[in-house]
Formats: sequence, C-alpha cells, structure tokens
Amino acid sequence: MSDNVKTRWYKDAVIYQIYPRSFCDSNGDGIGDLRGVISKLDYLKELGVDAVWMSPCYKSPNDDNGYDISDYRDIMDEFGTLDDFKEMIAGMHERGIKLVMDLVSNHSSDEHQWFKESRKSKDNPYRDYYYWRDKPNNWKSNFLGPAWKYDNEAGQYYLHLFSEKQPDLNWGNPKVRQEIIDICNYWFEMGVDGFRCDVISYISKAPGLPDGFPLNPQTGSENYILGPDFKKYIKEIDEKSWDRYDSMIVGEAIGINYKNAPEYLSEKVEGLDTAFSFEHMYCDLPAMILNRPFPLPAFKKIMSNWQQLPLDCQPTLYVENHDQPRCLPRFTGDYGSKRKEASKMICIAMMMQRGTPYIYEGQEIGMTSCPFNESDYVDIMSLNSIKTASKIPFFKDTFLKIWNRRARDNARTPMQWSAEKNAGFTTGNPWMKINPNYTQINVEEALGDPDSILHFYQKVMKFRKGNKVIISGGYRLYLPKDKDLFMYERYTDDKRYLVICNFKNKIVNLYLPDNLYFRDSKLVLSNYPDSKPHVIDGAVREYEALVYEIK
Ligand code: TEU
Ligand code: CA
Repeated sequence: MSDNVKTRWYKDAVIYQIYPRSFCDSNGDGIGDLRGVISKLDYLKELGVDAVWMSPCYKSPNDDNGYDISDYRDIMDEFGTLDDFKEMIAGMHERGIKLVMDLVSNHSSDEHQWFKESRKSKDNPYRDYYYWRDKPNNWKSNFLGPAWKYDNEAGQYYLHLFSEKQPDLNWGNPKVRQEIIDICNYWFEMGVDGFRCDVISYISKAPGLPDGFPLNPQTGSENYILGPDFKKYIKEIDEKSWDRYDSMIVGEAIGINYKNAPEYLSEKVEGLDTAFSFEHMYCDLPAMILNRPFPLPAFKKIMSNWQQLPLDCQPTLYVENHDQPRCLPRFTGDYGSKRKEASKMICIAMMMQRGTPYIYEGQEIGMTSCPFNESDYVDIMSLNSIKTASKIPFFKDTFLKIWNRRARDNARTPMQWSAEKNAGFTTGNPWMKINPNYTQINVEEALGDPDSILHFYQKVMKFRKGNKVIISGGYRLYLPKDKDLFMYERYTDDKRYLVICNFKNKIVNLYLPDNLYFRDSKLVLSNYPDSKPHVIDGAVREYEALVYEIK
C-alpha cells in the first residue's frame, strides 16, 4: 500500500458537520446555501474545529435533500455555483479547516443522466448501471414499502433500497466503479480532503439478489449489508483514488461493529479509515419508542468496546447527525433548567474518549429536538412513516408522539444564529419549521456568555488537542452497570485522567469502586463552577461532569 501521502490527520481532529440546507441562507430564499457557509467560516475557525463534513451539495431534485444526486460534478442550484464552492474551500483552507464531502454512491437520483439512459432499453450501454428485473424479490425499502418499482419506459422493475427516486447503482459493473473513482478524483483535484461515504456498507449485493428472511423488519438486509464483494470494491477505489491523496475516508457503515471493526478499519487494511457505526444509535430504540429512560449501561458497553480496539483502529465519536434526534433530551431525559450542564456533560463524556469526535451543527449551542405538528414534517422518511402508520386504526395519535422523539426532522430545523426573526437563519420563509426555543438558544447568546456551551466546547477541544492521554492513551471503564454515572479512566505510563459524568437530572451518590487506586487527584475540567477539587465518595450533582488528573 502506498501509504506515503497519508498523514492520518483525522487521528487528532474534531470534525464539524454542516447540513447545508439548514445552516445559513445568504439570499433570502429560505434555504441554506454555500455563500451562507462562507459567511460563517470565521465562526467555525473561532470555534476551533479542524475539518468540516458537509452533507451533499451536488445537483439534486431533493427527494431526500441532496442524498439523491442527479449530477455528481456540479452544485445544487439552490446552494450556488461551482465558483461559490471553490471560494468556500479556499476560505476553509486559508483558515486551516479541511473539507470532507459526502459521497452518495450506493444510489443516484432517478433524474441522473445514467438512469435516464438506463431505463430506455435493454441494450442501452447504461442498462447495467442499475438493477433491473422482470420480477421483484421481497426486499423492503429503508424508507418503507417494497424496494422495487416498475418502470413503464423500461418495462422492468428497478431496485431502490431508499426512495423510489434513489435507484441503487450496480457496483458489480466495473464501469460504475470507475465512474465513482473518477468522481472522487475530480473533487480531490479541486482540493477536498476526504469523503464521508453514504451507506457504503450496502454497495455489494448477494449474487442473484435472493429473497430475504421475511421476519427481518428490514427484509433483505442480510443480502446487502457488507456483501460478498464489499472489500474488493473498497480496495479498488482506495488504490485508484482515496489512497493517492492525504485523505480521510469515513464510511457510514451499518454492520461494522466493534467485533469486525479491525477487518474493515485497521490501518493495515486498504479502504475505509474510520466508520460511523450504529450500535450506540440503536441501543435506545425501544426506550425511545416507549418513552423510557436512556439505557446508559448498554451505551457505555458499546462505547467501551470501541475504546478497547487496537490503536490502528480509530473510533468515531458522535451522538448527533442529520438522521438522528438531538441528544437533548434523548440521552439526558427532561433537563428542566439544566440544559447547559446536560449539554456540557455530553461534551465531556464524548470528547475525553479516543477517536475522531464530530459536532453536528447546533450541538455546540445545545440545540434540542423540536415539537412538531403533523403538518410540520418535511423529511421523506417521516412522510412515508406517518402515511403507513395512519393506515393502522386508532394508532396515528400514538404514532405521532413516538415519531416526534424519533424523527430526523428534529436535527434538521435551521441553525439558530440569533434571537432575531427566523433565528437569523434567513430573511425569507424558512424551508422548514424553526425550533421556537431560538429566542433563548442561539449563537449570539452563546458568544456573549463566557459560561456558554459553545465556550465550553472550545475549552474542551483545546484541552484535547495534542493530548496523548486522550488521543492514544488506554481506557478503563468503571461501574459498568451503574444506570446514572459514566465513569472511565484514560491513561498513559505517566499520566491518568478519571472522567465522571452524571447522565441524570438528579443528585447521584458516587461510591468509588474498589479496583480504583490512586494517591492524589486534581480537578482539571468540570461543568460546575464549584466542583470538588479532589475525587471523593459523595454527591455528584445533576449532569455534573468531572475530569480529574489522578496519580
Ligand atoms: O442514511 C442511511 C441510513 O441508514 C438511514 O436510512 C438511517 O437509517 C435513517 O436515516 C434513520 O436514522 C444515509 C443518509 O445519512 C441519509 O440522510 C439518507 O437518507 C440515506 O443514507 C439515503 O442516502
Ligand atoms: Ca439560499
């Protein structure tokens, strides 16, 4: 492997995710855009992040907000032009910020030229760019309903694991793989520093597309998650593109877990550098549906398993993105008047671990999930789910309550910049509902308050930068079964930190575990002005987070 150009900069980097549609609108059409991002580059620099991952900004009819791409080499009309893009990336690089693009390659839009050609006839050169069959199998779409749609023009069914407007690309066709390689190189030559590879674990389907096990709620998924040729395909793009640049490649990888991670993510293996795993995002699904407390012991176990991986497997540390509800109140429960403490506690709990931390836009000011009425939802997954639930008699009202906790819309409400009209996001009509709490929760307020969540993030990121104990030290979990406290140690031969986080909005008594030995301790970080200066048994306050250096 020609590893000589890779500096692996992501090993000590914090990455900020921008969902461009909801970040900042520069021209008053109600939709965030690239010039909006450009106007906030100083803000990102000031915040102190090392890189930006931007959700897709390519040409798209927006059936799934840019995750359905109709031209991989150009910018979405609503977001601006290629010149705006070039100015944006130059502005980032001037400020020492790298740019990671979102590569959506499992599927394209049905409005992509390839698909328009493909559906024309069986002997069209693009026919094999997609999956066409006379008879569908029993696979289900991730957005509900069957994964196959009959196309009149083509006279056959095509496969779509997401919406009908997102036909799956046939990676078994070497021409498709070459297209993706060329697209990656095109953007690398324009200066991008890496890719976040959307649902990359779905690209290899079992030969013959056999029926799936019918009782699997996601029928068919055992035939396409990390399929038989996955490693081969990834290795090929790595050799012909990713590895030729000083890149970071992070796969959105349902199916990669702490057990198989070394097989896919080790530095010795060609392909992905890191992955967004889903284990910790699924562990509270029953709790979310039933409105029960967050299952902290399960969460700790998953995080800890990743921490124990060999050093050449870099974990990814995230609690929010554009597909997940906000972590307030998801992880914290009802935070009442303790929003700032709760949000800072999550910051400590995640940032003191080994891995590449991600901050999703708004997380740094403690944005929260949002109350929605039925008519407020705009995400295709929400619309499909509500439609399906409405067919079940007497279920709809209950479902709407559950869905408010689960919806991806929660994360997609526009960024709250100020207490001004529309949260300072737009001067026009915002494309989706703005969380009414923007009058209290916004960037302007946070910048003016020395004790804000935003300033706390800055402080913790500074503490983390270059800190060997955090970046590459060992990890030990204490009190694994405790439902309230997340307590772990980070250590090297000459330095140790003890991290204690109370995930609950109540005072919790700490009994120091018997297997914890130390002679002396000193408080180095906390989210209360008057935390105890030394580690002792006793009260840990609501959402209190403590980092001690111990000897
Ligand atoms: O998400 C993949 C994915 O698995 C989602 O369907 C996820 O399960 C769902 O959002 C519930 O959390 C990626 C993108 O991140 C998402 O925004 C896209 O809609 C999807 O791929 C299709 O491109
Ligand atoms: Ca705009």
